[in-house]
Amino acid sequence: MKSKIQAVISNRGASIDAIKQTLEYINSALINLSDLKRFEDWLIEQEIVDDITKKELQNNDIEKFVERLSFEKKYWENIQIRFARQTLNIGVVGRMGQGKSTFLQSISALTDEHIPAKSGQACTSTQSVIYHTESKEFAKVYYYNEKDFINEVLYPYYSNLDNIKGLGKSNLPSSLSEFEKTSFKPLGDIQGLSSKKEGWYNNLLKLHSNIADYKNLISSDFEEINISKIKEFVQYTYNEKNDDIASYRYVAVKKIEIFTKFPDNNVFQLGLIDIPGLGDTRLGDEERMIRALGEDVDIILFIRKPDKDRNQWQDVDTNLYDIASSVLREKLSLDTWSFMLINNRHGSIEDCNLLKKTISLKGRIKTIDCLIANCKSPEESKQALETIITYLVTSISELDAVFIKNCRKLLYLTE
Ligand SMILES: Nc1nc2c(ncn2[C@@H]2O[C@H](COP(=O)(O)OP(=O)(O)OP(=O)(O)O)[C@@H](O)[C@H]2O)c(=O)[nH]1
Ligand SMILES: [Mg+2]
Repeated sequence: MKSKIQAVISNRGASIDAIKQTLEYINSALINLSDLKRFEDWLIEQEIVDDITKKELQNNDIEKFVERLSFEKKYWENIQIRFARQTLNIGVVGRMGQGKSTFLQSISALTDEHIPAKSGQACTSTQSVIYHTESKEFAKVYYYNEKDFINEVLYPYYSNLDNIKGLGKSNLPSSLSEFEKTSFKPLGDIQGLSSKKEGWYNNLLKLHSNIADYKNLISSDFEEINISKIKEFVQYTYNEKNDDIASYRYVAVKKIEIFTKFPDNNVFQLGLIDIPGLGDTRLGDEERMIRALGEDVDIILFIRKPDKDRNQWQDVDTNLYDIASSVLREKLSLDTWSFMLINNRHGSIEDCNLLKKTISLKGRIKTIDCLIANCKSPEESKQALETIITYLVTSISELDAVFIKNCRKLLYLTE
């Protein structure tokens, strides 16, 4: 298996120059097109062409093409990141508390002391990528810089709460200190908010009042830490008294990479990504998940545990699947790059089988396969992982080829 994974990665590496060339081509096309647009505008503005030519120039919709080309460029950038990667990455996705961290513990031998798996409230706060290493274990914490923090953490609150005075896109602070100096009205003084928006506003107030916890961490850098310290960065810690979040340090963390020794050698050159479950009140998680799935993931593993009562697929499951589908859209159909794992958490195989039987009809979820395993069991988790790795090494080249072929459609670029 090791050599197969290695072959896939070096195959990708061999195509990287061609991908770079395509991106250069797109970039120069974008520059030339915008020059052309400027020239066209200038001709029209200067009134140096007759009315017929003016109309012809005005009908020439360069802007639309530039828009489409810029959109397509993102996919090519995505392919470039994929092909340069030295690992095959599996993104573990699911709602809160389905067993994602538990599964990753079973595979990696990391424990609650590193990537905690807990019952009750949301547990994992930050995306972590776990890699196998033969040498010393360590972790790398990547912090937001000020600009990314404003755009990725604060922006979702400001844009979604635009009906509150002082918020909205146009009031987005330009610096962290501007955010710190802002005076927000207490929640009780704001009338007519839906309970959803109340939750969001309350979160924003918390980000504001707890800025001291994280403002010194916001920098453009990363930090290497001992793996015993990981927990402080990847989990929510709650106050025992009121169940409120106790520390906001995690807010500054963009992602964390963990290098640890996996007990099973087959996971060599694999990255396993723990993606926080989507909740109701923290904004931006969905965008962060979409970015991770687009940039860091070769295959998705959805995890879902059976419900104790009314065990059936729900709209939230389908919604999560739809969000993931939107990442590569028609470029690569999600049923060719995702697996479902039913977490046999309660030891009821009938419940798991019911979900498996109804996944496509009732859940409207189509994946390569629907597996069943108890995520707490290293053996069962390992078996599920092996199925996924086997698919990856046999199919990834074909998937890459389909992805590229579909990206070439707009440009008719030669093979
Ligand atoms: N016995 C048993 N417990 C499990 C299993 N899977 C998850 N749990 C428990 O269920 C709780 C939630 O599991 P997590 O692994 O933290 O869930 P998660 O999907 O990572 O949740 P978030 O981080 O909040 O998105 C924890 O208390 C786990 O110990 C399982 O297969 N068997
Ligand atoms: Mg978790």
